[in-house]
Amino acid sequence: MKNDNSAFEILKQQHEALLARKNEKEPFGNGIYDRYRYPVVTAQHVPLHWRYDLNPATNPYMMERIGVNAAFNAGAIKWEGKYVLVVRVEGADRKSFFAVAESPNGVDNFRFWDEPVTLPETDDPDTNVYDMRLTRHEDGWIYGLFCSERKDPAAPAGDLSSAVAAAGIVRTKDLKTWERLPDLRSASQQRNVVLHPEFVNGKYALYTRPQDGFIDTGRGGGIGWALVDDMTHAEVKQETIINFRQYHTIKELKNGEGPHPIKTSKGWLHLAHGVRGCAAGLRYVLYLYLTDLEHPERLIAEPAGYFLAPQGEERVGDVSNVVFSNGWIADDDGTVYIYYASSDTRMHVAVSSVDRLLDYCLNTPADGYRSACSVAAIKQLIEQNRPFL
Ligand code: M1P
Repeated sequence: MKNDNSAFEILKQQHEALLARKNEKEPFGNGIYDRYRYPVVTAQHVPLHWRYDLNPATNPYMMERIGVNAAFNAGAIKWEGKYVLVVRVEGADRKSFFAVAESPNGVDNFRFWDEPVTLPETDDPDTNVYDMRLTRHEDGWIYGLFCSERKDPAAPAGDLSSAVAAAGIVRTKDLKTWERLPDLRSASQQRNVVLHPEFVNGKYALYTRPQDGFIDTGRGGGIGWALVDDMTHAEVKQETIINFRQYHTIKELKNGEGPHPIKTSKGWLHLAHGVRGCAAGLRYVLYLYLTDLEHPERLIAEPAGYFLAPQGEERVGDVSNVVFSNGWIADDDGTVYIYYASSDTRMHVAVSSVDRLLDYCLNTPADGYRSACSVAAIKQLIEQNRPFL
């Protein structure tokens, strides 16, 4: 039935204006990437028919019936010529779910598909699901690895917060129908688990993030590497840390792999997040590192410090002082669209290229782990620059 409610017509116009808004490259980039002025996906982008009862007879006040709190931490993939995000949509009820949004150009005009993803459950249903990493694997499937959270069955009575994190696994051929596979079996809790796109020694390769607790990595942590025989019964039998946490760095407290690495002529380009603690709480930033083409677990280069940190409005949100990325798209012409969320609230894009990111990785000084080393690096640059002053 057509709705002649004028309140709905106004909502529709406002919503369409948001979706159709052109994005603009921010001036004064750093040469490494360009940020864009507007977030690409927000809670307000979520379709009106997911939130409102559109029937004026049953919703005379045109009230929002199902609130959406945030839209963030999206996986990304190029699909049928479109830039596609599998967004973590979080309801006002705190439950996250996945929903697909697509854009014709990667920087604006993201529109959600008609319905959120129906994610099959296992025999032990997830309480919450989030942060899907998409991998188009050479076995022909598109895999989605995500965090599956359940209440800790060992929590003492009255403790309603302790939870257990595990890696959930789904696969699809069309991004519409998803087959649920058993969760990753692992001796520790896991979050930020990512599937490498190629077989390594004939096995599936996973980037892992072992953690002792739900929030604290404890004695664990670091980005791990594990080879798995079969994704339909995936188990971490042996795990090696390939990217470490380190004292007095941007990843002192925690780190985790972002999306799966991009294959380049000079190695696998990785995007990850690093976390440190400060008086304001935890600060999440993004960093890059490069690993060997034949041995994706071997580090080649890692610039000191962060690649991208929360800036301006990005610094404020549900969980402030956070940038997080689990999705990027490398186009055939070398353009790289880096999708990142700010403060667990909304999605942004930064645009770079494979060449620029490699240049950044290979020519930015590594961390010397002492102030004196940082000064030495600056002085070396000053000396190199003298002929140009
Ligand atoms: O709140 C910041 C992020 O915290 C977690 O990341 P990590 O496991 O590395 O601490 C995740 O819950 C992530 O979703 C969230 O954005």
